[in-house]
Amino acid sequence: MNKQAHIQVMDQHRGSSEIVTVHQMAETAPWKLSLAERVPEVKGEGFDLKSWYRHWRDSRSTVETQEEPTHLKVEAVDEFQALIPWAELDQALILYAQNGEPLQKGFPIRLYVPNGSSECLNVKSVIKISFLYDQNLGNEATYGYKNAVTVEEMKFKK
Ligand SMILES: Nc1nc2c(c(=O)[nH]1)N[C@H]1C(S)=C(S)[C@@H](COP(=O)(O)O)O[C@H]1N2
Ligand SMILES: [Mo]
Repeated sequence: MNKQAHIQVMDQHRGSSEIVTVHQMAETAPWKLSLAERVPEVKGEGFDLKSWYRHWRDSRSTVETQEEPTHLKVEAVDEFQALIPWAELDQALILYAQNGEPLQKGFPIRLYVPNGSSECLNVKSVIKISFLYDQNLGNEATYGYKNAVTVEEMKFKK
């Protein structure tokens, strides 16, 4: 498997998108912590998502803004994805290494959402992160495979 440790980061508000490495993300994270501080059963090195976002935004903008996204969208290498309201992410963190090594499971990075509405939001192998600004996306987190068709829909398509 080709292990490209790159993640696309998109900010809808500024209309910008860029590619960062896991190393760059971790290096610039203002608040690093052990995963176990928030997810007791998981060992590894992580960083707090919201403080990383604020630092990333402020380092790329000349305009000072306090505006926060309404949602986070994460997309994984296997097309699993999650859309999560910002308010649900106060404890969210990114797992990026274990014992100083790249992740064996969940590479390149994994999102964890402690106190979130579902464990299914702990998306593995995240390769795209989008910060969205759209109240219409609602207050409920959603997750699943991109373009997944339900069994009912399949029947109709035959
Ligand atoms: N990339 C990816 N992440 C994923 C999933 C998936 O299918 N693909 N499944 C989710 C679901 S539904 C659950 S319950 C948890 C399971 O995490 P675990 O493998 O650590 O038990 O991962 C979540 N993250
Ligand atoms: Mo799940």
